[in-house]
Amino acid sequence: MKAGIVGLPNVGKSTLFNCLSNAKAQSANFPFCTIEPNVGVVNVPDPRLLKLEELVNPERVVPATVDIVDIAGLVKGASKGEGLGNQFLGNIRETDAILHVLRCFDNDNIVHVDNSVNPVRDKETIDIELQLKDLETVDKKLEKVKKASRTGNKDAQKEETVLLKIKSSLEQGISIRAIEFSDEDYAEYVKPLQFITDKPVMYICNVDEGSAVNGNAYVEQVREAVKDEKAEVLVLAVGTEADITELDDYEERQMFLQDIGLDEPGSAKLIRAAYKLLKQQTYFTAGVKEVRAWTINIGSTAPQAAGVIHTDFEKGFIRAEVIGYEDFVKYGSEAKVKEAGKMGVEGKNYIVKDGDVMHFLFNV
Ligand SMILES: Nc1nc2c(ncn2[C@@H]2O[C@H](COP(=O)(O)OP(=O)(O)OP(=O)(O)O)[C@@H](O)[C@H]2O)c(=O)[nH]1
Ligand SMILES: [Mg+2]
Repeated sequence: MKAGIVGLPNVGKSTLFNCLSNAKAQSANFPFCTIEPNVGVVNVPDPRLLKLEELVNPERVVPATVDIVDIAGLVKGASKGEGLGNQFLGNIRETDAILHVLRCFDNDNIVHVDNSVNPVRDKETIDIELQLKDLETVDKKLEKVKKASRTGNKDAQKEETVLLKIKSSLEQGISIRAIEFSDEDYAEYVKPLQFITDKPVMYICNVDEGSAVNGNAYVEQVREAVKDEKAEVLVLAVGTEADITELDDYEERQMFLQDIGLDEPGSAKLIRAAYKLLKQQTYFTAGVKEVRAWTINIGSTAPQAAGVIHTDFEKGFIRAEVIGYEDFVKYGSEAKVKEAGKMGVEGKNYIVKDGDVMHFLFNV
């Protein structure tokens, strides 16, 4: 599962990527600086992991990670191939969620491809390209389905109705994620087509340093424009975040953050939000050798969670010993939780909760 950073050229996508990842992407003040996508594996900051470390005192600690991809900027006409548009749209299609960066800062020295700062217009420019690409997909599919539908195939007729609804919505500038479908229709006809505008999205308003805490008028315009999308809007001073990342010293970084009124880097908030956007959650294993955060899809069963460690754990799953994170912290150790009778023994239908501390019993 990976989240892609998407937006117009020169709005700060690669600068943001560099704040998140150690894999350095080239960033410069000209449009289309990025061509090939940069892929980074980013640690998910999780205070619970620090707490478990304190309690267990293990040899090592391994955080959960999320994959972030820095993608080239899109411009008007991308869906028709403008600015290598088709290749870039292909890169976006391969991601599972979209982090849409919007320029919300004034600075005459930083080129804007459309010559003025207007994040709502920029968002629409990108949306239209993504929607046009999906329109292409739906038209292609419709062509095939229509033939079958004309011969009286009931299933094809149902599919045609759904596809026509998608087509007309896209033509009105409505993204697929905003269309209501029945669960069956969605699973059967929509999901398999991997539409770009069906991917979950989060908007990242790139603001000037002074607006890092409370945002600015541009951010308000964005909030208003997306209020019906149920999407998160995150305010981030990307340039400032980049300066903070440059500082090696932890104390220095904290002081810098305090100066601008933040208690943690905005990038930490963003990573956690991206993780959530990908519908991921964490469970822990807590042994003296290693305390580790593992990533699973929300709704995973205990055997599926075990399978993330090793496929044998899933195949040979017998049961899981489960301690809720809060209980682990309250009692302080696995032994004490057991003593208190608070350790659960769960079978293969158990749905793992976020923060569960787990131990698997299996045989192979
Ligand atoms: N003042 C200011 N400059 C920024 C900010 N974010 C990025 N920049 C500058 O804007 C320019 C473009 O940044 P990039 O991160 O390369 O932009 P991009 O979106 O990756 O651009 P493409 O790869 O060309 O699509 C660089 O010169 C950055 O230093 C910011 O928050 N404030
Ligand atoms: Mg770039």
